[in-house]
Amino acid sequence: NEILIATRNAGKAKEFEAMFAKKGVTVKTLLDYPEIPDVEETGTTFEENALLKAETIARTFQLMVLADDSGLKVDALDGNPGVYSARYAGKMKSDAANNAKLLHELTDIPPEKRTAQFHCTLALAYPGKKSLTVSGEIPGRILSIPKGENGFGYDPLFYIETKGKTLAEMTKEEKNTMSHRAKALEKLETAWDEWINH
Ligand code: ITT
Ligand code: NA
Repeated sequence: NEILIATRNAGKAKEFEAMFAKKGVTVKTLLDYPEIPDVEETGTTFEENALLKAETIARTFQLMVLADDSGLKVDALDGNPGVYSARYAGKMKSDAANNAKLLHELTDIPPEKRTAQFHCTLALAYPGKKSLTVSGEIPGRILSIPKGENGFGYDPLFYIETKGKTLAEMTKEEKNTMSHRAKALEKLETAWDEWINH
């Protein structure tokens, strides 16, 4: 009962480990396999990139693989950084630099116009099987000053109106009940049995 998550993002890896632990599924990630090369994300949609990551590694290593392509869609920036969220401030993929760039781009935008969605697409692949994809999204607002120490990536800037706090002010348990990733994973669970048996 093992699944390889095709990610080198330590923040994502921790969330998947917590989410799958509850089901008794052992999770490996690419952080456990330094020898597996990165898959170049050449797609223009979350779905294309998630499929690219999952299918390339499933085919090469003959394993069941789950990939996550996610990012932030900011309304005032026409949906950017979107699929480019990881490389927003450059290919070193620095959370601090990405957050600084986002704040800079939104300097003149007032609070009520800083609406955004966090998006997550998951792709599940197995050699010789048609892949399964599911997505989850949550609405929020981009703050002008980061708040909270938990989570990773854009979490300190993503304010959830209904909770009155950012994703980085939530415990990982709380984030994992309501995040874009949690919503996608719920849909994956629903579709899982049907997919495995066909
Ligand atoms: P892998 O491709 O190895 O999985 P990555 O970090 O490159 O790692 P993506 O291409 O999917 O992953 O980029 C996602 C970006 O969105 C990246 O900058 C993340 O920090 C950010 N992100 C995704 N989910 C997030 C979350 O739950 N909280 C905060 N930031 C998140
Ligand atoms: Na990506």
